[in-house]
Amino acid sequence: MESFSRPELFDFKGVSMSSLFTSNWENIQTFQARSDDILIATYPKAGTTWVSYILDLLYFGKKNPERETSLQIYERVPFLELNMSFMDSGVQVAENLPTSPRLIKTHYPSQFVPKSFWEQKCRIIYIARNAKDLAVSYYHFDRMNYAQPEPGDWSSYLQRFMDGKLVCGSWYDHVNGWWEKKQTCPNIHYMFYEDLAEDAGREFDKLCSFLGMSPSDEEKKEILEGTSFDKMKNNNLINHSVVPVMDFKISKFMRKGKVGDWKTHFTVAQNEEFDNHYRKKMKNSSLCFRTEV
Ligand code: PPS
Repeated sequence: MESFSRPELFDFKGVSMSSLFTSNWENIQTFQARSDDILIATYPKAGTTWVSYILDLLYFGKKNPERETSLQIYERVPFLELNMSFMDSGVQVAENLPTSPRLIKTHYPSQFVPKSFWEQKCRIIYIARNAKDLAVSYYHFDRMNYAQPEPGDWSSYLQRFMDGKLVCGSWYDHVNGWWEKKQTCPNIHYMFYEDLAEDAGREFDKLCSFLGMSPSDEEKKEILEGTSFDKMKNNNLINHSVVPVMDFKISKFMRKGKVGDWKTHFTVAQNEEFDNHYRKKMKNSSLCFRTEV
């Protein structure tokens, strides 16, 4: 792991990216989505794995139980743009998925999503998480994940978050870009990490109604139990503990799973500066985030 050198951040079509997410660009852009594909889209650290696992259990938990005991979550739900030398690209894994529907994950801003997803009118689930908790989660992730650019210290990291100089660019542009897209695109279900944390059952029902699924009460109970933070943290097929570029001695992938953890990281001065900057960046947005529940 120590021999793996961290990638650089660079501007890619106006968005900060690392080569891991751009080097397979042509194959990503020509990816052939199918009309029943379901795309799970997020800015990093917004709850991708949580919703991926909910959908995985919803579609395949009963139908294909061996999948639940044999495949890592990133094999079940491939990460479309990821391209690392020591494993199949996200596109290859997605193309080889035997399932129907195929569940596919992306962290791309909406303008980078391959056109076939729009042409095929695929259902898209976007998950947004409040900026403060997300910045904290992303910071710890970048510390432990050698496939991400060097994070530096917390205060410089927070500044870069505000400047949009992290992999996948500006959080503000990402959440707003997808929110705008949702206004004209009925096949996008836009959800919030905080709502899921507050009442997973309610959000699960909304998700099922969007997807046209009607699981039994018993299935719903099982899925919600299986996707609780503690269950996921202890599930070695979900918690990413075997990913070679992640150093769990530094931080865990399933770290805290809380709304409001930002309070243990932001100083009073950082919080004030952040709030001022946030107000300016979001002044034209109708999006409303909660930083506590
Ligand atoms: S990634 O790398 O972008 O795919 O990460 P992602 O899965 O989007 O986000 C990881 C954060 O989500 C938290 N998480 C959960 N919170 C509550 N309940 C459940 N079940 C759950 N599953 C994942 C995970 O702990 C990361 O947040 P932090 O704040 O770092 O703990």
